[in-house]
Amino acid sequence: MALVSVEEDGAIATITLDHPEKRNALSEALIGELTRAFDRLRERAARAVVLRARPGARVWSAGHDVDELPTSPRDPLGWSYPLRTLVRRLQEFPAPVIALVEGGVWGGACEVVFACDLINATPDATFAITPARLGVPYNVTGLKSLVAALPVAVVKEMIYTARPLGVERLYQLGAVNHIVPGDHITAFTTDQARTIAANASLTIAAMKEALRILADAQSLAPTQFERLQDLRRQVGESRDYREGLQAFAEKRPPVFRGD
Ligand code: LCV
Repeated sequence: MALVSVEEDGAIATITLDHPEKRNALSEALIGELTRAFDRLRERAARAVVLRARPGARVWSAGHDVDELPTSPRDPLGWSYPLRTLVRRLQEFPAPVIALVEGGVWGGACEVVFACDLINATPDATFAITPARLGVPYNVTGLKSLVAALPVAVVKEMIYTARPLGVERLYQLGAVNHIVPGDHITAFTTDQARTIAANASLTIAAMKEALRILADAQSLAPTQFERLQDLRRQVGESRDYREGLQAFAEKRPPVFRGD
């Protein structure tokens, strides 16, 4: 069963997350289909890609497939893991990717949306950053993409509370490009994609990569990097992380003890 569907209309493509039974959880299988779709669209020189869930979705994506989060001391969000690979694929895709967001965006799915170039969302859209809900040692590039998109006080609120934030708040902060009613957002986004596809693709590709290089241009002393990694190792090896996963599996609130 395909977990993702792809429609092409000339130089524009629409990729739809299509696993509503599991709320489009970002499983290795779904991410695999997504990355292959982007690779194919790169070969076909697509000039704009819309990434969405089924029209009217209550949940855009429930984030990382929690059932696939490793419980061993392995880093659950390692550089070569599917979700990180997908985020880089989006950032490195030579044409603009427009996230068309309806419903709830959870956890790692927020990073996927923020890795897109533009975000159009319906008024019901919400965004939740959830590592503290599961006891997960969040990854450094994920944190960096959040503070690049939002004021650090808002990132702290989202991480510490793990509560969904309404799209209006993110729009006011400039993290979301447009809020568009559900009955118009597809036409609105298609029009945007057509405008982009009619512009100079080489210029757009070069500017997209230049903006990424400039955004990444941040020095980090090796000792700082090692401290960041050690902080994550401590969390990843904690009982709280295992409790977070266990509680999710048992569909009960987690009881975190701080160790
Ligand atoms: C596996 C799922 C999931 C799911 N994985 O429907 O950012 S980090 O660090 O936290 C990162 C590690 C991360 O992204 O972690 C995941 C963060 N995501 C969440 O915490 C959201 C978890 N899901 C939910 O809270 C609910 O499913 C929402 C509110 C998204 C939708 O609620 P709703 O009542 O509509 P269900 O909860 O009944 O989910 C339907 C089915 O999808 C599974 C869930 O276990 C259920 O499976 P069964 O039908 O087999 O019971 N599911 C949902 N999310 N992230 N599986």
